[in-house]
Amino acid sequence: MHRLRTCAARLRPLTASRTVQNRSHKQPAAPRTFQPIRCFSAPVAAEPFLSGTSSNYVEEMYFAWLENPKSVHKSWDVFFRNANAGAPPGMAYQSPPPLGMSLSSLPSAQSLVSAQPNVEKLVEDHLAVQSLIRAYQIRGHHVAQLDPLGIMDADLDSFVPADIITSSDKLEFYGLDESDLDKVFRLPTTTFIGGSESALPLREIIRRLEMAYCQHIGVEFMFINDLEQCQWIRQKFEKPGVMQFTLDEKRTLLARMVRATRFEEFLQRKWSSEKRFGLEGCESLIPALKTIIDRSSANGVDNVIMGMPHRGRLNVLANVIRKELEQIFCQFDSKLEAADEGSGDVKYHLGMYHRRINRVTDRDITLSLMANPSHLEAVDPVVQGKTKAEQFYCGDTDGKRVMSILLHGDAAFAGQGIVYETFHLSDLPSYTTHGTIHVVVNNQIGFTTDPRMARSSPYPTDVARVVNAPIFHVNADDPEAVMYVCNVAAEWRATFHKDVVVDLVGYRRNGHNEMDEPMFTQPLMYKQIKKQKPVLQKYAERLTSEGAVTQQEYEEEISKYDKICEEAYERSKDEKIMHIKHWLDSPWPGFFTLDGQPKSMNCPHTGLSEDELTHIGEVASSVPVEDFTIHGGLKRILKSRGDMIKSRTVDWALGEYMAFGSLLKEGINVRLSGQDVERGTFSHRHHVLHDQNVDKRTCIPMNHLWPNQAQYTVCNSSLSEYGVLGFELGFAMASPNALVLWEAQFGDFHNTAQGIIDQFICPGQAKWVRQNGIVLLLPHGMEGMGPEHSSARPERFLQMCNDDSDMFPKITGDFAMRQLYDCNWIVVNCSTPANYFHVLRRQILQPFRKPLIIFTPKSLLRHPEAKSSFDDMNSGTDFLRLIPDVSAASRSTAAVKRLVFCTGKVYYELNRERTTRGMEADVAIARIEQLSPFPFDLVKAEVERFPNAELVWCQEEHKNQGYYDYVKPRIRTTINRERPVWYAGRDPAAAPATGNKHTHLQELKRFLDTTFNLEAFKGLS
Ligand SMILES: Cc1ncc(C[n+]2csc(CCOP(=O)(O)OP(=O)(O)O)c2C)c(N)n1
Ligand SMILES: [Mg+2]
Repeated sequence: MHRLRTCAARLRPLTASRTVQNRSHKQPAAPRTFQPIRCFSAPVAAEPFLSGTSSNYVEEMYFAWLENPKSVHKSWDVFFRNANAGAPPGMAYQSPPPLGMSLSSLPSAQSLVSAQPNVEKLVEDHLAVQSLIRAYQIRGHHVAQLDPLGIMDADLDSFVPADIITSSDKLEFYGLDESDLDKVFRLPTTTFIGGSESALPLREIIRRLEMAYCQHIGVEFMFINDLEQCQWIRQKFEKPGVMQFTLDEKRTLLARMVRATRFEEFLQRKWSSEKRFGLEGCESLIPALKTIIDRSSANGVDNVIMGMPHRGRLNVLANVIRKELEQIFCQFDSKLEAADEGSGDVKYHLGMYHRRINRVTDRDITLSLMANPSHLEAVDPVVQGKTKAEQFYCGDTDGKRVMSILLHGDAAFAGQGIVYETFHLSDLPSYTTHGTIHVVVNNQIGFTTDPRMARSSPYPTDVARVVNAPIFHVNADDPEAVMYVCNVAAEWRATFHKDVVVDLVGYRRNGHNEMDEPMFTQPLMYKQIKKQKPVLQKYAERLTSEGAVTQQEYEEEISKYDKICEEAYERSKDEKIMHIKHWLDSPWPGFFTLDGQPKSMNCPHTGLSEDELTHIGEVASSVPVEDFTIHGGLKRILKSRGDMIKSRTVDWALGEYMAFGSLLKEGINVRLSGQDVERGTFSHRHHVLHDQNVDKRTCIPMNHLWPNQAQYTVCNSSLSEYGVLGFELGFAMASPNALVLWEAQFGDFHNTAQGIIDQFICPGQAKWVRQNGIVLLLPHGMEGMGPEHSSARPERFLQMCNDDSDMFPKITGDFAMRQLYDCNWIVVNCSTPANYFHVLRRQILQPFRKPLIIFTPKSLLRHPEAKSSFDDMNSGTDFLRLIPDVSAASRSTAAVKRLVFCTGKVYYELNRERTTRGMEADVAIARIEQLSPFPFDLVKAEVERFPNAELVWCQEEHKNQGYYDYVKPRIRTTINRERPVWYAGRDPAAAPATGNKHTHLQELKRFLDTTFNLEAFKGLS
C-alpha cells in the first residue's frame, strides 16, 4: 500500500533516555554551539594540491574517512583531522609519515585536533548534514511517490533506505537528534536547496530535500561521473520554486490533457470492439511529448524523428504529429480498400511525416514517426540511424537541429536487449545522434506480466545508467510534474547532447488491448484502477480550485475538441481508399515521379572509363598525405595493388574500391559500417591507414579521390549486429542518394539481427511502401572454418524472396529491370571482382531502391584466379546475372554431356577439378551470379546452348541449406519440368559445416566426384 510519508514537520521526538544512551558513548559531553566554521568543501578547494577532478577523489576519501578513519591512508587521516580542526588553507596537508611511523608521532596533527575539541563535534554535525543531503540526492527517488495507484513502488521495493529521514529516530543514523532540527547548518556547494540562503535549519533542509526528491518526481543521477552535469541536475530540481507555471502554461497543459483524453474516449465510443492500444492511464504522455518538442524547437531543433510502440500511437499521431483525424478514423473502416501495392500493415504500425509550424515557438518543425513492426524496441536503432543521416545531410554535426525521441513500454525497455545495444551507439563518433530523449510509458505491466516477473532491476529504466543518462521518474497523474521533467529533459539534451530518460509512471486503465480482460491476472490492481479518478478530472479540479480555469471554460474545451473529432469522423466516411503512401515516414522528394513511380525503367551501363579506373586504382595504392608512415606489410599490399593497376587488373578489394570511388565522384555518399570493416575482417580492405609513428593519426585515401567528391564514411562499429544493422537501415532510409552498406564479420552472425532482416528489410516495402537500398555484405563460404564461420545462410534469404518458383515470367525488353523492381530484395553471390563492382554500382544507378544481399567470399579475396581485367569493367560493361560457360565445352556444345550450374566460389573448385580430370569438352559450368530475382531468361538460354547435357546443380553447402531448394524448382520451371535437375553437394545436415578439417575435405572430394562422374545419376530418375 501507499507508503506512509512523513516530512520534517512530522518527525517523532526521540526519548530522552535513548538520546543520552545513544549519544553518550559517541560524543564528548562538550557544549554545542553553532558558529561559522570551516566546512569541508571551501577550505579543501583552497588546498594547493587539490584541483579539478581530484576533488571527486577527495570526496570519496572523505566519505570513507567519515565512516572509518582507519580505512584511509594516514596522511589523509591527518589532513581531514587538520582541516576539520580549522587549519588554514595550505596547512592541513602533512607529508605522509615515513613507513612504520605512527600517527601519534606527528605532533602538529595532534596539537591542531586537540586544541579545538568542540569544533570537532560541530564539524561532525555539518558533515552529517552533508551526508544527509547526499543521501537524498542519491536515494530520494526510492521514496518518491511515483505510482498513481499507490499500490507498488516504482523501484519494486517498499524498503525505505536507512539514510532517508522519515522519522526523527532516523536522525540517529547521522549522529544527530531532534534537538538539532532547529539548528542552522551551512549548506555545501553540492546543493541548491538554499536558494539565496547559504545556511538553513536542519528541519528546513529535510523539508526541502523531501520537496525536491521525494514528491512526484524521482531523480536518478548521482551515478553520473561528471560533476558539472550533477550540479546542473541538482540545480534544476533543488532550487526553491522551480516548479512554478504561468497561468497560460497551465491552461495549455489542461487543453492538451483534454485532447489526449477525449481522443481515446472518442475512439472507444465509436469503435468499442476495435484494438487500438489506448493510452488511458498514461494520458500525460501527450503533453509530455509536446513539451519536449516545444522546448527543443525553442532551442533550435527543426527536425524530430520519433519511434514508438503500440501504446498510445494513434493518440500521438493525432495530437503530437497532427495527422488529419479523418485519415486516422478511416483506418477503422474494414471496407476501406488499399490503393497501394503491397500487403500493408495494421494502423498502429504505420509511420508519418509532417512539416508544420510549432505554435508555441512559431518556428518550422518536421515531425516524423517511423513505421515499425510489432517487434518491440526493434525500431530504436532504425530511428537513430535515420536521425544520424538527417544530421549528416544538413551538416548538423552536433545535433542542434535534428533529434530523436524514442518511446518505450516498461516491460520491453527492461526486457529487450536491443535497447542496450542502441544505448551503446549513443556516444560513438560515427553513430551518435547527440542525445536521444527516451520516454517510457510505464504502466507497470507488460500484457499480463507484473514487473516483479519481468525484470531483475529495480526500475525498468536501469539499462540507461550504462551510458550515464539521467533518469527522471515521474508520477503520470501529476501533469505539471510531467511537464517539468520534460522541460528539464529537453534542456539537458540541448546542453549536454547526451541521452536522457523520462519514466512516466502511470497505469493501464483497460486490458492490454481494449478486448482483453485484465481481472483474470491482476485483480487487485484493477480493482484499484476502477476506483482511480482519471487524471484529466483530477487536474481540471485542481485548476478550477486554484482559479486558473472555470468549470465552464473546461467544459467548453472538451466540447470544442469533441466537435473536431465528430466533424473529422463525418469526413472520414468519404474516404474510400486507403493510401499507405500517405503514411510515409521518409519521403524522397524528386526521386520518383509525382505518382510515386520510378522515373524510368532503365539502368545506365555500370562500367567506367579506363581513366577513372586507373585513377581510383592509383589512389587506392597510395598514401595521399605527406609525412605519413604506414606499416611495412601494408606498403607491400599497396605496392601489389599498384602492380595490378599497371596490368589493368583488380582483385576483390580493388573491385570494391572502384565501385565506391566512382560513386563518390557522382555525388553519392558511401557509408560502410560493421565490425572491423575499416581494415576488413580478413585484412584485405585497408580503407583507413594508420600512421605508425603518430597515435590516432589516420588517413582515408577514398576521401582524396576527386575535388568536390561526396563523403566516404567507413566505421568500425560496436560489437552488435541487431543494433548496427538497424542503424544502417535507418541511415539508408533518409535518402536514396547514398550507398549504405553493413558488413557482418562472418556472414552467419547476421542472425542476431534477424528481427531487422525479417521485419524491416525483407517486407519493408510491402508493409510500408517505403523503398530502401541497404546493402548487406555477408562473408560466406565453406573453407573448413567450422559451423559458425562458414555460412551466411543463403537458404533463409532465398526462402523469403517473393518471386514465384512455378511461373516462367514473360520475357520483355526491360525484363531484368522489371524483375528487380518487382522483387522484395536482390540476392547475389558474385564470383568475380568485376561483377561485385558492377552490382554495387547498379544498386545506385538503377531508378529505384531495393535491399541487396551479397554473399561475399573469403578465399576469393586472395585467390589468384579471382581477378578481373579492366576490360570487364570498362564503359559499356554491366553486371552479369549469369556467367555462361566459357570453356572448351562452349566450342562444341552439342557434345557436352553435363551442364553444371553453380554460384559463388565453388566455381573455382569445379573449374580446377574439370581441368585436372581433363573434362572440358564434357562438362560445362555456368555461374548464377544473381540468385534472386532468378535470371529465368539467361538460364533458359544456357540450357538451350547444351541440348544434350544433363543438368546438375552443384553447391558446396549442405543439401538442406544453400541455394538448392530455391534454384531447383526455378530451373525446372525454366525447362518446363521436362528433365531432372540433379544435385551434387554436401548431404543434409543440422549444422552448416563440420568443425573437422579432414571431414571437410572428404565432403569436398565426395561432391566433386559426384559432379564429374558422368555415371553418377544413371538409373535414377
Ligand atoms: C519483441 C516482442 N516480443 C513480444 C511481443 C508481444 N507483446 C506485445 S505487447 C507486449 C507487452 C508489452 O509490455 P510493455 O512494454 O510494458 O508495453 P505496454 O503494452 O504495457 O504499453 C508483448 C509481450 C512483441 N510485440 N515484441
Ligand atoms: Mg507496460
